[in-house]
Amino acid sequence: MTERIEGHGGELALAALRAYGVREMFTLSGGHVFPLYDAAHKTGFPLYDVRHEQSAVFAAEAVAKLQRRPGLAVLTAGPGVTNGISGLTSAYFNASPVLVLGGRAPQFRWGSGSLQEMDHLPLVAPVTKHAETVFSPDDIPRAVTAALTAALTPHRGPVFLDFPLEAVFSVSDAELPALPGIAPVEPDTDEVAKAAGLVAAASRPVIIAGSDVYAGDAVDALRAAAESLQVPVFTNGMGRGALPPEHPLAFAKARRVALRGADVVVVIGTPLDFRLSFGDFGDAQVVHIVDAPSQRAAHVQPAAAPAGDLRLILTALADHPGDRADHADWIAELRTAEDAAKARDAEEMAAETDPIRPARVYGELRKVLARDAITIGDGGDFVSYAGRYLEPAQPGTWLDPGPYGCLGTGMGYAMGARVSHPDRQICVLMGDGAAGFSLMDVESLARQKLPVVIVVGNNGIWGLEKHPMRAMYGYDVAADLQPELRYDHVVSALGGAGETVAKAGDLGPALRRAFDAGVPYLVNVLTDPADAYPRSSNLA
Ligand SMILES: Cc1ncc(C[n+]2csc(CCOP(=O)(O)OP(=O)(O)O)c2C)c(N)n1
Ligand SMILES: [Mg+2]
Repeated sequence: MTERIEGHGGELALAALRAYGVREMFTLSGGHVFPLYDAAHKTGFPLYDVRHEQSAVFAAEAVAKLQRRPGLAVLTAGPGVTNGISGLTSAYFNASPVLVLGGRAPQFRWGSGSLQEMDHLPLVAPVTKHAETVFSPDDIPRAVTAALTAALTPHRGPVFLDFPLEAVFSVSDAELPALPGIAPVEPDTDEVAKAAGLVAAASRPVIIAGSDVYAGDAVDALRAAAESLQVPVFTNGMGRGALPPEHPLAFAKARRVALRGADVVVVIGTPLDFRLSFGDFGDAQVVHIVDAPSQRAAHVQPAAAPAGDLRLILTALADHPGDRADHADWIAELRTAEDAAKARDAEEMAAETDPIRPARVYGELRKVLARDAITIGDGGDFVSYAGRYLEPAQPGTWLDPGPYGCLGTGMGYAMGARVSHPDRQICVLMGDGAAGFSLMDVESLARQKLPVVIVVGNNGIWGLEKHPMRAMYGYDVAADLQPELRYDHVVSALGGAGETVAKAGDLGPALRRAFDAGVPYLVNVLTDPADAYPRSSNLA
């Protein structure tokens, strides 16, 4: 059923956005997009504004990732859009359904040198699934609906529309298109059966499940498949927490042992990229399960690579009719390795060192975090430690920047998380270097009453770069920051509060104060600059 609506371009856009379940916009003011604000203001549509456009796009991405619905950022023409490009690119790498609406200089005098006149499309086209200029107001609802359909169709991703000034300011009437359903992509049943057969027959299979399992609402199907075939499960990205840590098939620490010993590695809903040694697992056969044929790796020849709706594929795996090899010894072997690693971690997380080492920060944090807390990583080594020591207990509670690895997501992701979950703990784990990209947006959080906790691992260096550079060259440049800087004072100045912690014993009370504060609160932990996260590849 279609409906006719009347209004200016902003109103027409908002009507289509609402119909698609968009519930708020993130923006930074610019005259080119005033009609979108007017439409929001007149209808009580929530609008959150920020101090740098990258935060608006990251906030929209956090909404998209956490809530599995479109996130919206509205950016003004020219520099507003260009400032949002790292956010768009991150969303592209993360398959996040983000819509960026851009203002655009007037079309009727295009080429005469209007303020902020530039054609955004060639810049955004490579990092979006769909990018289009909408020249006429009556075309806006169609364009918004088409863009959101593209964003939500697996393999998901960001989309971009811009509206020339006269298109968004003019009044028109237009048809609000009926919402197209997004049909699940049917996988090839032979390929699915082949994958199921390989896993069932394997002696030492391993599953690694990533973000698309959560995005595709396939968490229950993953669990059913793992239980039915008795396969140990590791996770990354938004897949973390898919199995609760206490589940007998949930593993995190024994990954190296698992991948060294596995005969079949099943990678689900995540690319075979640098995080997974580019899909090279020695002699093991690789099964790559992806949500769309475009996601099959070109650099690896998997033994099977079913592509399609992950829920359908994983349910088919769970229902595999054939025999299953017994994996009990393999699971027990991994459990022994996992338990040993956990015991080592527990010691590190309790260690009383001076200066504080990052492990202890996470040891204390684990005591105050609720099971449904949202934790956000933005930084180098400090965040690698977070990945190692924090164990998300539920899916959809851990936000990292993803394979694009862009620093600066912190305050934007925090805003999107707070808006998504007004009653949960939101905790950003931030390197002191990373803090520089977005800390000004504490002002936006404080002003708009969006409290979050920020824990800074303050080692006074760009640690993830300094240590590798020293290892490579014997010296380092451009890797130092001011030591012991009072990032907590920055947050206090911006309307929040905070404190600096130098002794391990003071961490717990400081964290409890932070979660009780009711305003953005930064715990500035002075950590050991000599501490380097052990990694095999040091380039980032
Ligand atoms: C936008 C951006 N610029 C630069 C980098 C390269 N980079 C990756 S980690 C890192 C160091 C981060 O330092 P900090 O946030 O202080 O964390 P630490 O490693 O010290 O714990 C840098 C500069 C990046 N990933 N993204
Ligand atoms: Mg640092």
